[in-house]
Amino acid sequence: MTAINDVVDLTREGEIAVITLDSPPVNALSAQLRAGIAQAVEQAVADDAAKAIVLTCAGRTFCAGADITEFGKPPKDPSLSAVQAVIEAAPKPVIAAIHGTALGGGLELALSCHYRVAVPSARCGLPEVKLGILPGAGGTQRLPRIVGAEQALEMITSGAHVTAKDAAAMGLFDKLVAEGNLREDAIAFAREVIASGAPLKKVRDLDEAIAPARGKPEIFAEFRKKNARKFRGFEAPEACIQAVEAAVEKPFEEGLKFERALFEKLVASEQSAAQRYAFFAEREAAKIPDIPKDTPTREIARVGMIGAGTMGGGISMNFLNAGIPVTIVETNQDALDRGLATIRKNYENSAKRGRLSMEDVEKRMALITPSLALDDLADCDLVIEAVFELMEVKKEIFTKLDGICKPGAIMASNTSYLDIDKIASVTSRPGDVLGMHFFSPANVMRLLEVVRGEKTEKDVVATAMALGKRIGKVAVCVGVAHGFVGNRMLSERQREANNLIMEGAMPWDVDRVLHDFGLPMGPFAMADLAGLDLGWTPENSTGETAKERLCEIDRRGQKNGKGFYDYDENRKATPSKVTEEIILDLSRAKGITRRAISDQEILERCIYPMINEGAKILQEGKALRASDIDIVWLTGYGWPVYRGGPMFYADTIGLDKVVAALETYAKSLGPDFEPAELLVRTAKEGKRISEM
Ligand code: 3H9
Repeated sequence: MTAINDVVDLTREGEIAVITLDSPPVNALSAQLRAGIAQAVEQAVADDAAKAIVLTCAGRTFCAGADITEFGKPPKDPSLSAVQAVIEAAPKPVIAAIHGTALGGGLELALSCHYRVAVPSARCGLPEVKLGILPGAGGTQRLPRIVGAEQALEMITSGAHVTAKDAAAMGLFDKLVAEGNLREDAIAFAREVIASGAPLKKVRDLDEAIAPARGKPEIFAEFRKKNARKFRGFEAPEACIQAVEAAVEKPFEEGLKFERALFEKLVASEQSAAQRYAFFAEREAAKIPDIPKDTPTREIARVGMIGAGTMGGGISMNFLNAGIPVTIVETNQDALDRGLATIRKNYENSAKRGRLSMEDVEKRMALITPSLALDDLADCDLVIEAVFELMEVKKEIFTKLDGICKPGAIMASNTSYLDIDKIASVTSRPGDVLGMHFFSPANVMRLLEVVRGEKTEKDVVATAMALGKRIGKVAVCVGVAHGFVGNRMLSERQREANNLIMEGAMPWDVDRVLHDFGLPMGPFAMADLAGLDLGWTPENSTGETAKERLCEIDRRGQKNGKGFYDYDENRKATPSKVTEEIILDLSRAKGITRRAISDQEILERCIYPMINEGAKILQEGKALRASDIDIVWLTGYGWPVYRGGPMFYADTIGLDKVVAALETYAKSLGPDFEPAELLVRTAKEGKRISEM
C-alpha cells in the first residue's frame, strides 16, 4: 500500500487499483483530500498493471461533500472540478464504492466516476441548497443527465437524501452489493467491467434523460409555481432551477460555467453565510462543556407521559415513532380516549398521505399503555408531565411521582415557563429532575429545550440530550428562567406587538411585516391559530387588551372563524372591522394619540427587544452560547434559516446599529429598550454577538 498523503492511500489488488480516502469524521473534501485523490488517480492511470480503479472511503461514510469550513476563505488548489476532470478523463474505468452517505461534492465526485456501486444502507443527495448554495462541482449538470430534469429539480431544490434502492432505480447507482464487503464487491464489479470490454461511459456525454425537457420552459415555470411557498425568501432554490434548466438547454461545458457563476455568487451571499452558520450551530448545540461526550447515560426503555392532551399526545408520538413504549396517564377515561383517538387520527392521516403503512400505525399504537393511575408509571425510566401550567399542580404531581418512580428514573416537566428548581424541590431526588420543553405541534417541531436545574445530575442532562437526538429532535441545553430561552424572548416581541397596535398599527400590519421578514406568521395570526381564549375566562378578563375584548364578544380565533381576523370556510383570513373598532376604542380609552407607524419601526420594535433579551440570557449564563439561542428560534419558532437566528441577524445588521436603535427607543418608549450590558460591550469591542 502506498500512502499518497495523510488521508489518501493507493494499493493494487491484482489488476485493480484501489484508492482509499480516510479523513474522519466524514471524509469532507478538504484541499489535502482533493490533492491526494488527483495524485492517486494519476498514479493508478500511469500503472500499466492496473486496468480499473476503485475509489472507496474508510470510516463511517463515503464523502459528505466539500469541506464547509473552507467556504469564504481563499480557494486552495486543486479545485474539486480539477480532480473530477482527472477522474473523468482516466482511460480506464473508475468505480466509486459507496457506503454511508455520498452528499454534495461527495456525490458529485462519484458522478464523475464511470460507475457507482453501493451497499443498500447507503444514501446520496445534493443538500447544498440547505447551505444556501447549489451543487458547484457539476452536480446540477450531471444529475439531470442520469435522472432527468424533473427528478433532478426535486432532488437539488429539496436537498433530500435518496436511499440506495431509489438511487439504483433512477440509474444513479449501477449496482447494489450486499452489506459488509463493499471493497471486495467493488473490486469484483471492476473485474466484470473490464471483462465486458464496455466502452467508458461518461455522465457528461449522456443526453437521453434530459432530451424530453429541451425547449420546454413550462416544466421549470410549473415547478417554480408549485414550490413558490416553500421557496419564499430563499435565493438558492431559484439558482438551482436555473442551473438545471441550463443543463437541459446548454452544452455541458457551458452549463458547468453557468453553474460555477451561480455558485460563486451564492457562496458569497449573506443567506449562505447564515445557513452555514446554522449547520454548525446545530452541531454545537449538542456540546455541553462540563458534560463530556462520553458521559454514561441512563437507559430509557419505557417512557411515562402524564397528560394526553395536545401536548402530551404530540410528545408521546415522538417516542412511539422511535419504537419506545409509552404509558399515558390521564385523570379520566374520556380524556384518555380522546387523547388516544387523536394520536391514532394523526397516524392514520400520515398513512393516507403515504408516509406510513397501516401496519406501522398499528405497531405504534400497540406501544401505548393507557392508564388512569399514576402508580402505573412505576416501571418507567423517564416520566414527562404535560399538565396544566400551575406551580401548585406541578408540585402535587412531582410529590406523587417521588413516591412512585423507581430509583434512577428521570422525572421531567414540559412546563413552558415555570421554575424547574421549585418543582424539583418537592422531591427527595432533585438530581433526577429536569425540564424537557417540547414545542407545539410536539410531533413536528424539532426543538427540545432541555432545562438544566440547579441540582440536575450531569448524566440526567446527558440522557435527555441523547434521547432528544434519538427521537429526531434538536436538543438545546438551557438554564432555569421564566420562559427559558424561546418563550422569554417571545414575550418581548409580544409586548411590543401589543404596544404597536395601541399606538397606531393594526394587527395585519404587524403580521405582514414579520411574515415578509420570513417568519411563517405574525403574532396575531399566531394567536388566532392557538385560540384567543387560551387561559382566558370571563371572570379573569380585565378587558384592557384587544385579545380580552375579542374573547368577551366570543371571537376566539380560527376555531370559531373570528378572532383578530375574520375567517372564511377555507380559513382564509381578512382584516376585521370589529377588531379595528376595538383597537381604536382601546387606544382612545388609554388616551393614546394614534400615529402612522412605519414598517421599519414595526420590524425593529418586534425584533430588537428579542435580540436584547437574548443578550441578557447569555449574560446570565442561561444559554451556553449565542448560537444555541439561534437554534432555539430556528427549530422552535420558524425563524427563517437564511437569516441565521436573532443573534446572527443582529450581526448582519451591525451590533452598533442595533444598540443605537435600542437607545433611541429607550428614550421615547422607556426602559424596556435599555440595551443589555453585553450587547453594548460587544458592539464597542467590534465583536460579533453570534460568536459569544
Ligand atoms: C458541497 O459539497 C459543495 C459542492 O457542491 C461544491 C464544491 C465546489 N464539511 O453531522 P454530524 C462535521 S457543500 C465540514 O454530527 P452525523 C460536522 O460539523 C457540502 N465538516 O454527523 C461534525 O463536526 P463536529 C454538502 C463537516 O453522522 C462532524 O463532521 N454536504 C461536513 O450526524 C460530524 O457531523 C453536506 O451538506 C462538511 N461537509 O451526520 C453534508 N459534514 O464533530 C453535511 C459534517 O466537530 N453533512 N461535518 O461537530 C451532513 O449532512 C452530516 O454531517 C452527515 C453525517 C449526514 C454527513
